[in-house]
Amino acid sequence: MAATSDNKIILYTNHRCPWAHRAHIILSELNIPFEEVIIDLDRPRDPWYLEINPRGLVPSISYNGVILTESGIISQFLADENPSELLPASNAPGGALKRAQINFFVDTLFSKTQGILFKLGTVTSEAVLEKLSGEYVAAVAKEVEPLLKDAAPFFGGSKKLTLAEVLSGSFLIRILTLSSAGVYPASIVSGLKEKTPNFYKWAEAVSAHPSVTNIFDKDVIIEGTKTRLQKQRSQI
Ligand SMILES: N[C@@H](CCC(=O)N[C@@H](CS)C(=O)NCC(=O)O)C(=O)O
Repeated sequence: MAATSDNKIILYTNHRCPWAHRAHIILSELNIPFEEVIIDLDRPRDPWYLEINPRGLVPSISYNGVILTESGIISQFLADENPSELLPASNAPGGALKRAQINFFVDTLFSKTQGILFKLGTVTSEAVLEKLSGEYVAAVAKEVEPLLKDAAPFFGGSKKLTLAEVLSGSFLIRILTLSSAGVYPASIVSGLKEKTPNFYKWAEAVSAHPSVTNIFDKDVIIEGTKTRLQKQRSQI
């Protein structure tokens, strides 16, 4: 079913959150109107929000009054509910295979590479930061680079974003921005450029896409990440 204004969507979000950013990317890409409610993550969640999402996390959506949580599930649901080039239906010719390939790609990106970056807040020594940077680039080279051989510019040769980019774009734009700004080791971006040309080209194309840049405030993300890393590191 195409998106119609009959479906009432409320997105509970915070623009600093990469998981919530996924929901913004897919809503923008599908051109679906929605109401936005910003959740302040700097203070405890209000009881009304805990009734919506007992985990207290963003994003959540209300879809005609039904609540869905977890960014991956929300994105998959919106893609299934609104057939588009983002994701073929499983019963379309080649659809099940393409869905499996996208699933494998996203699973690989998050299970084999992204966790290394989450460790950046747990170390202070320059040498260990450089080691993590090297580990990250090596993991991208081994696990992800081969899966992007035919990206043109998006996953599987697609000219438009796919669900693979919806689920990874908010993280890619942060990696490139934060590494270029020196908040993450600068060797991440130089290493990716040198050792993973398919990934780098793809990540640049995704990070420049209007559905991805839409709510991304570079200065806020740089300052917010600096503060978060300092706080995490002060607790070591
Ligand atoms: N697995 C969740 C992760 C969402 C998440 O961690 N959101 C963070 C903000 S980036 C949050 O709401 N944190 C609130 C808190 O921990 O108090 C998803 O994919 O939706």
